[in-house]
Amino acid sequence: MEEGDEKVKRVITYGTFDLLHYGHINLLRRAKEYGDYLIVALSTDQFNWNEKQKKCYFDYEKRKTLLEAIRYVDLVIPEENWEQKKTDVHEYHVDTFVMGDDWEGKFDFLKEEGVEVVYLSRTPEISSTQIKNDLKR
Ligand code: C2G
Repeated sequence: MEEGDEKVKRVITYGTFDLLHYGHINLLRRAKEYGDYLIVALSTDQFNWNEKQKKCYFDYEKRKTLLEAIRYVDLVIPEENWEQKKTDVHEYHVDTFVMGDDWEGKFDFLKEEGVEVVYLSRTPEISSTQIKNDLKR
């Protein structure tokens, strides 16, 4: 680690971010407020399908391109399994882990890795599922 890095506070968050919308942006903006450098671990198509039964509208590369265009996001890495969080936080020298509060309590085990765990309120009334359903009407 460079000397400068010690002072850089690093934040990580995880998600699918399909059909990117203002709820995602609200989360990313607030997550970035916890540090200087925000890493987004983006669920791969395979992880989404096998572990979350989610079929994405945009594939991984397209979702990655969209996230990398967001001013709050500094790095996008793949999320391939549920277990990687425990090693990611060390590999990327993470200080704070942030997730929406639909995951409240689910990742508290990361505190044992010396990481601050923060759950932020979700933005109401918007979701990728909501968008898909509304467009069907
Ligand atoms: N989010 C939000 N408000 C919404 C919708 C989403 O704050 N209206 C937040 C979620 O709480 C999450 C992030 O945006 O923190 C990404 O949402 P999803 O892509 O739905 O993430 P999810 O499928 O829950 O994946 O290992 C963790 C999982 O990969 C999380």
